[in-house]
Amino acid sequence: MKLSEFPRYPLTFGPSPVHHLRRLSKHLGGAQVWAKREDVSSGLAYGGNKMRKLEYIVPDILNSDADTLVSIGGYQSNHTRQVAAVAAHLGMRCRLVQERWVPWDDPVNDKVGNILLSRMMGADSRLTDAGFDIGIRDSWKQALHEVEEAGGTPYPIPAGASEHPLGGLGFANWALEVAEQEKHLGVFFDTVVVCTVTGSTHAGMIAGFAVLEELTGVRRRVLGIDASATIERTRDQVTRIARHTAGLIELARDLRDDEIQVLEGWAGDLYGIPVDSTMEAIALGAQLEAMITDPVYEGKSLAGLIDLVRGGEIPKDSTVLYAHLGGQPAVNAYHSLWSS
Ligand code: 5PA
Repeated sequence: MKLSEFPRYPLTFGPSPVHHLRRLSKHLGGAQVWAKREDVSSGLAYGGNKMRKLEYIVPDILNSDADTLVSIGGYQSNHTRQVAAVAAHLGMRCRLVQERWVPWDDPVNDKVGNILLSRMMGADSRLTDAGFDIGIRDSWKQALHEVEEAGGTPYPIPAGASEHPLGGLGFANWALEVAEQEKHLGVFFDTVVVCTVTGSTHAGMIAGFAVLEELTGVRRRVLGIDASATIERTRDQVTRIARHTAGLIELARDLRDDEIQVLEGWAGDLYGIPVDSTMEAIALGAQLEAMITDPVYEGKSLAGLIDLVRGGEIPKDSTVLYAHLGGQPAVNAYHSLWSS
């Protein structure tokens, strides 16, 4: 089936805005850097990258007889906040498993930011002690079971909506949207930089840009910056979901290895814990562009972009597109990083 034939339920205002980061580009003295902003493209609880994924999953939810969305993430998961938002929007219940993905002992870590918003929207958000893992978890299966026992009908959405069979479609469509926006703006983005953890954001882009390449013959690089600090698992997941999504949207060839690039070097030792390069990137984005990035995801991918531009791996004559995937509510749980 062609991508345009898959049903899509709008959760965003339309194409996400694209703009030039002039001061950051000048500061780095290399490639021209632009951003495409998933963080400001939906009116549902501050939005973010899961909105696009969920746009292709909601039709399946509405076709089921489910009354409760069930999902999983860390205490400060952006994904679970977006699932809670979609449940509220659709008039459904929401049960969230919030695991202790990050050993971050701030006393408000399980109270402010994303988890606060989820609770405000009526989600039944319960904490468990399990650590970070992008795979399918027992606690999640348990939650599904509990919803059934209480007489509800659950609709399961795995971590980051990535392992959902339709999870890659939203960002395959992102790629086609970029091509349209390029025509209007008169630019060509030869390189895209994106944060990757559970994988379907990056994987969807890979599949979408591969379809575009078949249509236009134009190649570009889609660089995933790992923020999981469990790179092999993320790389496997990106590869698997990219191939699956490419199959769904009828890419008439296999993906080449050079199309699947998950880069390491900016995640630090642990998911969710910022390192010096993260903090520098957050400061540059905020102070040069008033573009807010978080210590878990976007600060790490922005750090990758900055180093690749500074080091010339993204050359001076490049125009690079930074995919801003959201995540700002989590900064509240990291307030101590900026306390004087
Ligand atoms: C997340 C994910 P993928 O999981 O699709 O690779 O996206 C990575 C990513 N940026 C990048 C932001 C702001 C994100 O929220 N967040 C998860 C969450 O639970 O919030 C799925 C991990």
